[in-house]
Amino acid sequence: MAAAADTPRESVVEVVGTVKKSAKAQRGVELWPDTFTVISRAEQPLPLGVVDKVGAELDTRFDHRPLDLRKPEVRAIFELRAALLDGLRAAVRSREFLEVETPKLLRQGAEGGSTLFSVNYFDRTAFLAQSPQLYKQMLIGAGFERVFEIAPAFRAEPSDTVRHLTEFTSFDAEVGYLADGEELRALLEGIVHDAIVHARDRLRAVGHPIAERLTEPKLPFPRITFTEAEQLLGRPGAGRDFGTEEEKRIGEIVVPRDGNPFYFLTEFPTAVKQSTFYARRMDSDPSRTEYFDLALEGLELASGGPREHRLERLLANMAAAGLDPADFAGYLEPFHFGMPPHGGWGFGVERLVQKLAGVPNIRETRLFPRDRWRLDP
Ligand code: AMO
Repeated sequence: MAAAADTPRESVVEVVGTVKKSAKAQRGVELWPDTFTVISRAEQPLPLGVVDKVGAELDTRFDHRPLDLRKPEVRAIFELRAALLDGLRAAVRSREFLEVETPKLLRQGAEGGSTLFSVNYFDRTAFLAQSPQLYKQMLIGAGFERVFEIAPAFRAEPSDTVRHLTEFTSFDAEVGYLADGEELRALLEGIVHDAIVHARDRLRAVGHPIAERLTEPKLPFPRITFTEAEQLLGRPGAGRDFGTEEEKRIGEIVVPRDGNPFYFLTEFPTAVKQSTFYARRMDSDPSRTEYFDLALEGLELASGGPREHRLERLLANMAAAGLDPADFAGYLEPFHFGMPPHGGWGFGVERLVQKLAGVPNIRETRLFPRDRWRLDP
């Protein structure tokens, strides 16, 4: 079959023939062809080897992403991702959360001005949503008791790190008639547990090798207060947020100590959450909030907590954050007309996939990643 020998790698071909048992063949069968037709001939040379063992630089791989995605080990990341997303949805649905979709073109941001992307919106400026924050709270005010959303979020992250993207998928949840932060943590750890078990079982059922990377998380996840974490770092009372290196260091200390790769950091100080105006300050100690992070081996996966549902205090928090309530009239309206205590979290899907797939760079967990430098393909 001379035509086959002349056909370059990666071409799409149609072969009609007979399948015969063979002791020599890797899969135990061979195809004896009668006809061989080239349907789409691959140009040579390939910009990126698909079956070669030699790895290409990340940039080259992303420049030629469709070819890169043909590699089974690259595709496996997306099979894992899909199984995890399926698991997250199943876990929240079984807890009676309603799936919602909120606008991504906004007049106001919620997570601070520095990471907002602006868009020309006819004769005005609009912003790409950094988070569904304001809308998920408004939906609680609208009478939905439990909502969730899995949708794109946009952050103008100028820094080049292996844990930040400019476009990521945020898994957000909001719970009405909330008792306290502990109720949220218990929900979140249960959901993470169930989603991973769901993904593992589903991938195992189809014999996917990546299933073996997934182990059942041990519940409950340890809770470590911000103050305790500061002591572990040897900087007690510094009262500023943890940097990337400090986050990693906390993981290096508490993961072996507590025997669990997952853990919560709780009671973030108000000073750290000043711009997070919607985070509820503790009634017993207003210098602390009830806010928490969920981390996996030194990487923040999620942050959340109870919200301030009392209008006067919310307005005071906005004033302290330098925000003008007039810019947030739509958000504030339900707070005037009966708002239950509520709270929720935002969870970065790529960060979970990054950790569970064991890839060093978060960009590898998106089909077509976006960062400061990349808008193509
Ligand atoms: P926060 O800003 O901490 O909280 O974001 C929540 C989670 O989203 C993920 N994340 C990112 N992932 C990749 N690239 C980025 N640039 C990026 N930025 C954030 C992280 C992070 O833990 N409104 C609040 C949530 C809430 O209170 O409900 C918020 O957005 O995994």
